[in-house]
Amino acid sequence: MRSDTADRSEQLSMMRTTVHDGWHLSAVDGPVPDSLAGRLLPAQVPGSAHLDLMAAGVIADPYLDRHESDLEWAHRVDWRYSTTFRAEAPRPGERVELVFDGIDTVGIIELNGHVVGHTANMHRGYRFDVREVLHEGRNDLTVTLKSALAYAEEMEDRLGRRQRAYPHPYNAIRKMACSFGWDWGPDLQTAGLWKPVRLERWDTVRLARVRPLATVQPDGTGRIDVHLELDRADDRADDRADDRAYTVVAKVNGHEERAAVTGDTATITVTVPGARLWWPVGYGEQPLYDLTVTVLPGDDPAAGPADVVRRRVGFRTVTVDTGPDEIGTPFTFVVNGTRIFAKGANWIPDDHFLTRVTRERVAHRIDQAVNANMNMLRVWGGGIYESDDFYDVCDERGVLVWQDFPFACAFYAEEEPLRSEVEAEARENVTRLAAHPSLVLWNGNNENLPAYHDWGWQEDLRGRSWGLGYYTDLLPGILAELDPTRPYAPGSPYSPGDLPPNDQDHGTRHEWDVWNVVDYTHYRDHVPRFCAEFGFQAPPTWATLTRWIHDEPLTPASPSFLHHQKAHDGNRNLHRGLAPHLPVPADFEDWHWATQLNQARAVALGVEHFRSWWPRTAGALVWQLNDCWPAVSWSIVDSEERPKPLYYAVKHAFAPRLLTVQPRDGRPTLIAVNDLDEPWTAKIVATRQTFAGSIRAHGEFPLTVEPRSITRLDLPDDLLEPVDASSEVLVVTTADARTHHFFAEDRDLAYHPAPLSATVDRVAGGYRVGVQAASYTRDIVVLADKVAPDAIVDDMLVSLAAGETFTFHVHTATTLRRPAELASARVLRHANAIASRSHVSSASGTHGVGQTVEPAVVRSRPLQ
Ligand code: BMA
Repeated sequence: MRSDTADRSEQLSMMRTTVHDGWHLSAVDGPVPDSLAGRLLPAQVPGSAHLDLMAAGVIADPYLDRHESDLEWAHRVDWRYSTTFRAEAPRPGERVELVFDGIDTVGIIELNGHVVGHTANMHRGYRFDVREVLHEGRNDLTVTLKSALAYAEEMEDRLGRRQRAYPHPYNAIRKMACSFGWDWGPDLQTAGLWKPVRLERWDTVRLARVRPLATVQPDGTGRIDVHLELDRADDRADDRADDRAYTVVAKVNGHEERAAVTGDTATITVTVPGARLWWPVGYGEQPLYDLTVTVLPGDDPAAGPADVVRRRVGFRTVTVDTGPDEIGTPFTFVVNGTRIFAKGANWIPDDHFLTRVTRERVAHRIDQAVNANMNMLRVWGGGIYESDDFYDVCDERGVLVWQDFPFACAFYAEEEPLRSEVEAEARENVTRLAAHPSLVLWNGNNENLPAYHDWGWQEDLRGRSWGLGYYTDLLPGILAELDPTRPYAPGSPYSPGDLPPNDQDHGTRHEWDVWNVVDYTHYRDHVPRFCAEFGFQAPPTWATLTRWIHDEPLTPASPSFLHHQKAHDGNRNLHRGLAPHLPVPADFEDWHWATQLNQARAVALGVEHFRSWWPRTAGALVWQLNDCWPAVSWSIVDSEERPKPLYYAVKHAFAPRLLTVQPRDGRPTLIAVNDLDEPWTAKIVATRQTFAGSIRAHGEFPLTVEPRSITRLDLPDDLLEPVDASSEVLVVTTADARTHHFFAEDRDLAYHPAPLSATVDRVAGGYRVGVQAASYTRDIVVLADKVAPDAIVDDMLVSLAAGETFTFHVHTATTLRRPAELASARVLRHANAIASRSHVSSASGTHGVGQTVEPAVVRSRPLQ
């Protein structure tokens, strides 16, 4: 047991000591294997039972091959965490509380043999009064965690079965939904003390809740309303109410206000004249201000503070413009009065085992998003209310966060005990996250509204509740009371009134026909007001794939590979999506590259289409930024933090200045998108040229695009009418942007199959791969992780016209024995080679290398 030094140095009368040492884990009930029965294993707190079992060598890493399926027994086991700690007996009048910031999930907490509390919600913290049971000297603490699955099943029996997208009743328990498996994640039902545990001792008063709401007044003055709740020590110790006035001091950057608080609640307002505004990345800086709230213990001015709470705040305004217009209902974020095109991605838990997600890991992922020119992340509702680390980093980087309440792809009972749990968790998390300027939207749920309206699930309801009251009443009511400074959306997707929730002209939309049903060019069939989800699958990078999957031979249909493909019809959709564009290769490494390329092409086409419709379309959030285990998935970055080729495609498509060719009025039209505050004036040079380099048509035009706007340019016919569609390309460039337009699909293009010459040089920090194109070369990549697992390349998916050169920088700490491998055909790849290669099948559906996949999980999708 350790004292928190920060608190000590301030000589708070509040004593907080963590209880993270000496923990053990045992399996106490259920189908416990012999290897575990009767054993007491060392345990980590914060932590998770599976991680302890792995550390003790009792189970193999469940991410490896098919080990996940060996662990089904663990769904039905009851676990016990136990430790001992030393403490002094409570002094008269002292409060002693055992505080758990997070318990996963169904817990019975006992101290010295006395039950001090029960828990059933992973999304909450718990505080138990242990005055009566704390001993002088040794204390025995146990937390018994009942099988979450058994509890959820029992709850479902009690409340009535409700539809959900996956087999287990994740909707009958307040636990991260994807713990029970998802179409990109394993079914490993975690159990553990997943956040810090501590003992708190205090004897006058503590700051029970601090909720700072920052706003900006019309004259630019920053204003923080610090709403606070006090907990008084002798409130409950005897019947005498403590009616003393406590002094509470709120300080922001030298501006200080104090109040004498007699009741339990108070609001202290601090103003900061001339406060600097917090802006999203790409719009300005992210000044953050330290807020300190202190409660003084009483009359003795020499006594240290009784309790202190620190937050960082930022000053900005945020609204979502949903005022009806001539098209329908927009969904445009407005920050500090500036309308924003939201460029971003959906965020899932960054590791299925949440306690491994360090601040460093989170920061790296968010930096990757920022480097890919994103300004928004949506924290998806099948995961968690994200961590303080996540929000701190988003505050610092200027990443806007849209946070779903944790409800996803299911109907939820609105009866007890769920209702009170939902209310408690919402109140706690709205309070916890209130200070963060990055948080710009609360959203009621993920896809539960289309599940009701479009998925044919209503019939089974037979009049039972399904969660609507949470989204239209309970949650907005809590926000109106606790945080009226932020917009709220009832769901994603959402359209107002009686409209179908996924209506393209109103509110937010999820675009899933692409991937599930139709080719990716059909992204262009809809012009949504805000596309909150769209995506396409591909396998992870080679280094990640081959670290976790060891099939011999490794193919798209080999057992472990398929085990990591959780999507319903996943491989079939990969092949159906690939076939119209590129041949489906027979060789696995070629297949791996082709499917990654196709993912990149699909998503980039979606992003460019959505951006080309600004301001009618005001956001594009790719599904999904990250992975929680090594998976074939929609992710941009894989579970080992390696960027897939898609990462570079998204980075290009989200670039502040974008040239893109889009169909308008039946012909290819150049659209220039300027997402900067300065006008974009440039000279456009456009050529229609053969792959071999002969210029067939040439044009130069002036370009002017107003700040944060788009401009449309109609190109002359001679640039758009090829003599031979199979061997010509339109290349349009300015000094800082470039686009390429083709007159046929890759599979019908007569590319030169081996157009590159390359050199590899050792340079500080890695290698330089210089390439020169003898003929047009499309989508060149250096898959350097195949050679050195730590290698990161600065760019990929670069296309070169005949005669052009490019240099890739490969950052690696590895000294390669054969640097030339970086320029070998399996590493230095491009579309030309794949398009020119023979293929085994062009049909959709079953196929030589990947059979129709038995889905591990099944979900319904709205089909439109
Ligand atoms: C989206 C998400 C997830 C799912 C993904 C891919 O709708 O909300 O439920 O993982 O689709 O199918």
